[in-house]
Amino acid sequence: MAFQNIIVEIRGQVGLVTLNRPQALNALNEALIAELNEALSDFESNPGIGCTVITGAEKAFAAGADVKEMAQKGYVESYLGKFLDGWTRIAETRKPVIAAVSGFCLGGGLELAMMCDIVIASETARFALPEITLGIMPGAGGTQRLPRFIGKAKAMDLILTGRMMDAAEAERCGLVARVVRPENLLDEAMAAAAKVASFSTPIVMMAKETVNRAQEMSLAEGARFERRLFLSMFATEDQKEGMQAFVAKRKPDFRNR
Ligand code: DAK
Repeated sequence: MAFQNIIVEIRGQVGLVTLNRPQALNALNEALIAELNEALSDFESNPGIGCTVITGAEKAFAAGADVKEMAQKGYVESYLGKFLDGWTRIAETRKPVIAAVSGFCLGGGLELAMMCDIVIASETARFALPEITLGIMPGAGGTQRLPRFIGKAKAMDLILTGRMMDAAEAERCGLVARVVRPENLLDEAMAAAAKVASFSTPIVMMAKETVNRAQEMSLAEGARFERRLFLSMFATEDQKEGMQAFVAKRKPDFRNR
């Protein structure tokens, strides 16, 4: 399918999606979300791809969901329609996704970034959940994910005031994994993604799944889940290969088996 709102590339073992509605600061309309879902599903089913990067433009990763599209929506239409569906699918991606964020990362843009597994930010990145200024609150997981990233105190501050946070503050409070110089953003994100993709895909997927369980389970349940998946790894060829390669002092050749 030809995409209108995103640019999709494959570079080595990494899938790259560039959000591409510059005229609207990459506001996330329904068409864009549908295209993003399709691209992520394609990458998910492509055995040659081990990791995805989602990026935007220098001025904006994404300035939120498309307010112009949302403005006239009614309750029943939204309830009966597919308003929520596409966003949920993104959070269910099983292979790792890295967000490379420059400029405005607001509202649904920040919610999208928080659905990714690693957020790498340019020094120019600005984060906010400004929904409150529009007479709504975050609706794509923001009220739930932000406190898990940065704690209740700061999440309340951001959600109730709608204020913007710069990249340094975002790194300090654990919203982003790394802050890099603007000119290095995509290279750093692609290098991190290539590194992830060089490992055994099923093992990487299990590691992602297990870390995500930490958000949802008690420590004891999570540790039991970890133990079960950890032990299952000893049934894979890649575990044998990884450890034999270490002993033989050579590079492992993971086959995703
Ligand atoms: N939606 C639509 N258009 C937008 C937009 C947005 N979120 N953000 C910017 N634009 C458009 C502007 O309208 C403008 O278009 P024209 O007027 O040229 O036609 C163009 O992008 C350039 O923007 P500005 O002229 O405003 O640029 P500035 O540099 O002056 O300001 C800004 C940049 C980012 C500070 C400003 O554009 C701004 O405040 N934008 C809105 C930010 C915002 O409020 N974002 C939160 C939106 S609410 C859900 C899923 C998601 C959501 C909810 C539910 N479900 C699954 C149920 C999410 C909700 C939201 O994100």
